[in-house]
Amino acid sequence: MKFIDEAVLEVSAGKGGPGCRSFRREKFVPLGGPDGGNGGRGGSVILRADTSVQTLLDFKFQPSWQAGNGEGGQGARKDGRAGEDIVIKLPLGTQVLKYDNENSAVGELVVDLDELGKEFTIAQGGRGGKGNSFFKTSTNQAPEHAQPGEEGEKGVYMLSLKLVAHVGLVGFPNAGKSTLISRISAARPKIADYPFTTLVPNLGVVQAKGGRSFVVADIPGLIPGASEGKGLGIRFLKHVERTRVIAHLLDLAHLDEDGNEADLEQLFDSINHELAQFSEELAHREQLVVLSKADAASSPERVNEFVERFKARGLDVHVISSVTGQGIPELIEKLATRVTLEADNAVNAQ
Ligand SMILES: Nc1nc2c(ncn2[C@@H]2O[C@H](COP(=O)(O)OP(=O)(O)OP(=O)(O)O)[C@@H](O)[C@H]2O)c(=O)[nH]1
Ligand SMILES: [Mg+2]
Repeated sequence: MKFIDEAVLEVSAGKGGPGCRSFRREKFVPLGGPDGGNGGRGGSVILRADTSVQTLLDFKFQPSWQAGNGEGGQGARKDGRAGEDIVIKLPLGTQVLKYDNENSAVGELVVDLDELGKEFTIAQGGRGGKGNSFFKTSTNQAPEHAQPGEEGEKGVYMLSLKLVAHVGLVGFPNAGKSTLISRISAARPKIADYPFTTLVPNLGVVQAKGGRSFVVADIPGLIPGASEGKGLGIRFLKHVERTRVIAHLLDLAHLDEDGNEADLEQLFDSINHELAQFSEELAHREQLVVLSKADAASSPERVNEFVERFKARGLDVHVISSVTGQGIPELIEKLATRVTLEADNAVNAQ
């Protein structure tokens, strides 16, 4: 399925039904009073974060959504039926922003659907009009007046999906990010021996010991200059913005443009520079350095050299191989601890 993370949404709630103007006409009841019923309320448009949708693709085909109108009131004090609400299912992590259609300008955040099941009424249905029976008073026994129904709310919004995950996998193309997520979760993204295999983000749920689980996001690879549009750019970084920890993958078998073994510390810094271009906040997110493809490293000395160099900078370093499984259980354990520790801290801070 095509992954789309931005779309325009146009909503209109239903109009309230008109109130009825009517007088009781019955045999043997000469001066029947007013008996016009109220109009039904218009249906509302409700948004809900739901697991059954992963992308905003549907909104490319159907940007416009309309709830039902309320029915008119009737004689004999019969109220009109309310219009039907509609519930629009959106992927978890969808942010709804104001949108100026004519100037293609995105405005303030209206709601962030950052929890499953979270609901928000984006357009309230119009109130039904009161029928003339409502206006009967001691001084006005026969009101002629009945109200029209109110218009429903309308609006144009920009939907922007920002995935919700605990851990973000970041790194140069081909570093082994997708291979890692497929090794530690049920996610099965495409894996291949060329850069930019991953074109859209993938999510995977990782089960750790003790019944703990966390969500990992694998995103397209980053290269130096990505913030200026090189490669696939940096727009996908929005999908790791909400993560608590970034696992920064560096391929131990990575060769530079001249075919020599790359200086992974330099590469690490240049990728972090791109993160900083995206947002200062993301650049300061906690990172775990993950040296990948240990099985393909030219020598154990090379592995140790980088472990020591990153450690000397006070960074947490892990050596893994998604092929042999080396270091994988330890990495899962470390990530699970980080993620749950963070959650505990958040609870304690309240
Ligand atoms: N030897 C070895 N090869 C690996 C390992 N992990 C991944 N690979 C290989 O490296 C290549 C790239 O792997 P991917 O997982 O597609 O890399 P990626 O980081 O997702 O790449 P992009 O999606 O292009 O950013 C594939 O040919 C994998 O089979 C590993 O631990 N050892
Ligand atoms: Mg990939």
